[in-house]
Amino acid sequence: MQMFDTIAAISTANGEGGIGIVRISGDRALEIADKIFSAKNKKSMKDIESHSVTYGNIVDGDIIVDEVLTTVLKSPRSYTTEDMVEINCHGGFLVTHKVLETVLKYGARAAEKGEFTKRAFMNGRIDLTQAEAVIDLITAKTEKSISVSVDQLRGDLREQISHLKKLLLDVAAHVNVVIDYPEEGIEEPIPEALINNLKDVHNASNTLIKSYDKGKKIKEGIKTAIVGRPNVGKSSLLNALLKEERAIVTHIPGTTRDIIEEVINLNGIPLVLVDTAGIRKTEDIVENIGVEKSKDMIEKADMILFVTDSSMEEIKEDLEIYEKIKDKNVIGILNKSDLTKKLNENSFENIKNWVSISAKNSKGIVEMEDKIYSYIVGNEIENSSEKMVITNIRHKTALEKTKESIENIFETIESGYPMDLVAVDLREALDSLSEITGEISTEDLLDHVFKNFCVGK
Ligand SMILES: Nc1nc2c(ncn2[C@@H]2O[C@H](COP(=O)(O)OP(=O)(O)OP(=O)(O)O)[C@@H](O)[C@H]2O)c(=O)[nH]1
Ligand SMILES: [Mg+2]
Repeated sequence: MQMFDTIAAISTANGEGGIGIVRISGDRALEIADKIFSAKNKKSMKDIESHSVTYGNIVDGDIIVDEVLTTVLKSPRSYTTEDMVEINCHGGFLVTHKVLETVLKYGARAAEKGEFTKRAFMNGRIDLTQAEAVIDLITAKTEKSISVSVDQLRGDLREQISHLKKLLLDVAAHVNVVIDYPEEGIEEPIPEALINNLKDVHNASNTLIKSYDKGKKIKEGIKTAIVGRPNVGKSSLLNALLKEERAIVTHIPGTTRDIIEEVINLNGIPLVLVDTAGIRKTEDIVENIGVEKSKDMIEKADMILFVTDSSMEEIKEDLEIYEKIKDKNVIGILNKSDLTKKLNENSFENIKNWVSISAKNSKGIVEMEDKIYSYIVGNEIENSSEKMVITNIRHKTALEKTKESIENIFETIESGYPMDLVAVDLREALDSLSEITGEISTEDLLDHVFKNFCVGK
């Protein structure tokens, strides 16, 4: 195990709560805790059984800082695998900070973001994909993203990657023998079984790469743009879905100018709803920027809710917007169903899914949600039956490199080039896989992974 200094941080959320937890980790954790913790049973940390809870006071010399419970977690059975002490103190903002200050005063260093998890990684308890799953789990917005993160945290992706590495290592072993001991100067071809190894890795990488789109949607949500001409009720629709007055609604066309984003949980699928400025030609500089953003959002969105005012006949602006969106994933919304219908949705012939609502009166909202849900599931924008999905662009990039290296190998073999070339690409394929699990890592990469963590995790 590598040696690090001893770190400490508040691990509970900032603010007032019933309890606050200060964590200490490192080879001096017990020694520092002994200096500031006076146990009711008078025991010192090394005599206290691991994973047991002890009552006492945090003291700074003669001053009692707080009345606490401590848990000692002795190496290697802890989150970081180092000696750890967790202090459960009273949850006030000031109290927890006082306890932390005392810990720091007696020799610990304030932990950086994600440093506890980073140590779990550096000390080999988890790989990088599992560390990344920790942050995904903390920030998960729905049940589905929790379950994907839990799978990854359990090591499913780690196992899959090491399986692929093993397949490649078998090939590498053969190739190296062929290079080192060529039979009468002629290189023996790679046997069928090992060629199949390469094919397996290629296919598995490909499947994982393809799963990324799905994984990204599970993790980040399905970007759903609410699009239409001014005044049709886009912002009213957003508010109705959120069940709160989030966006400004007025009778004046051109009310919304900026992009408004909010997440809702639709039967376990996160929908990132994006309200946009009504699209029309305008001389107003600010509104025009908004219109450009709306057009941009049409390109970026996974799905579009095309909002129309059903109490009016379709006009030029509706049709112009339709031209921009007709080949995308679109659900047509006939808003203002409380008024007499004049719009003919057949003018928008590519759009097959329509739903009538009155955003203002919150009528038809449940039906609209059902429609959106079945559209998403039916169109496999999201499909829960997929076994393993990757949710991280870093993994996807590395798998693409792996796949490319293997394709190079096939080319080399086909053209009858020497095995040395195969060996180079094999090395690269293996390295790309090792980057995913963090067996090969740089300080930059680790900074990048852990910068999204909170302090104390
Ligand atoms: N009768 C009726 N009026 C509605 C309905 N939904 C919205 N409105 C009205 O239509 C007007 C425009 O609503 P908004 O939600 O601001 O429309 P918008 O599409 O966001 O408009 P911009 O932001 O200007 O593009 C407001 O006066 C709303 O009260 C509805 O279901 N029925
Ligand atoms: Mg609006």
